Amino acid sequence: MITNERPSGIPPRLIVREDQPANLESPFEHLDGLLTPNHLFYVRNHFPVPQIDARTHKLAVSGAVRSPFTISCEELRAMNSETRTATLECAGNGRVFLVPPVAGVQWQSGAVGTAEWTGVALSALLDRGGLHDDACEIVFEGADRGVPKEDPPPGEITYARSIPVGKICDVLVAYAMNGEDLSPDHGYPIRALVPGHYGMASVKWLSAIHVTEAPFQGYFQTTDYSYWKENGTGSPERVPLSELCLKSQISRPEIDALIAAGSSYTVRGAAWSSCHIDSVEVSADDGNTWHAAQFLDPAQRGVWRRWQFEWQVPATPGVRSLRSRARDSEGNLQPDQHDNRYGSYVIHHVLPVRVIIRS
Ligand SMILES: Nc1nc2c(c(=O)[nH]1)N[C@H]1C(S)=C(S)[C@@H](COP(=O)(O)O)O[C@H]1N2
Ligand SMILES: [Mo]
Repeated sequence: MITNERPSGIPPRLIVREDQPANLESPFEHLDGLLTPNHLFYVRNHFPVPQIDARTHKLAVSGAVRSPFTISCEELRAMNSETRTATLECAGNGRVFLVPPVAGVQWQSGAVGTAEWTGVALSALLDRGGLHDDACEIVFEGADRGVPKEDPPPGEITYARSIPVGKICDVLVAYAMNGEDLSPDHGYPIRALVPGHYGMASVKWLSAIHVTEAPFQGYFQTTDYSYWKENGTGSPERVPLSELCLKSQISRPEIDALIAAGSSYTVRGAAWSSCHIDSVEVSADDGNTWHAAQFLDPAQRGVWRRWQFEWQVPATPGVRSLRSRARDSEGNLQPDQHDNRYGSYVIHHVLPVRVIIRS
């Protein structure tokens, strides 16, 4: 069969999109199991990786709590642990496909992955401090610092993001990923893990949790990872990005793959959202007709489902486009176009994959 797919035997590895700080993309065409192996999990760093000694590192919990406290990594590990599967996607995943081009790390389809995260439930940790009644948000602060490249603030800042108190319940303070200690790139020794949210919420190298009585106004909450929301009053509001938007991606074939005319070809991919994925359909005729794909994984909230579709390739050579579109349990259908309000983020529209059919 004619194909230009990678010869098997060459082990897949991360693709370097930026060297310093490391921004590494997962080779999405190698999507295989439900869980992304740690060495192939994308890395999104804004600043250099901080050097942390887990034996001395402490997490401080302060702000609108009755009793502020600090906790060591050892003490955290002695608490009840929970393990949750979650898909993490960078809000800039797919940015390279935007027309016209936009600034930022030029991710293709691999700034996404799924892992099993182990740690302590945030709610259990906050119970130790006792939230004040007027607690509004939980700010996670990382130990990394620097000056952001775009729209730089006046000096160095740390990486910090918040979630509303209403979102506490699914969050973990995680120390392990797929059964191994977090690696330095993924937040060693501890990170926040906010299932169902874009990756920016899952703060790595967690050093402090601060409970606020008003919405947090930090750089990565308001300048970056946020958008202008029209509210019909003529004074749009700056709103932080939060939950994952419904998306499906094709992992096989790759763009411009050569495929044998008249053959049967297995199209593969994955679909995810902040809720459950209900269906995925595939079109090979510019979106005129759609055919149901089969799932390889069960529906789990905030976890991708791999899918496949057996394509009867036309007998006539030529150029074709494959598309996939997903629906979720909240009745959303993947859109055809990028929503420009989100600028260079939330790129979740249907992306055609061009292929070449050869006899
Ligand atoms: N402290 C800190 N946490 C961070 C970041 C960062 O630069 N610093 N990047 C965020 C972004 S934008 C994403 S998409 C995820 C990526 O997590 P990963 O590198 O483990 O895949 O981490 C988030 N947490
Ligand atoms: Mo991200």
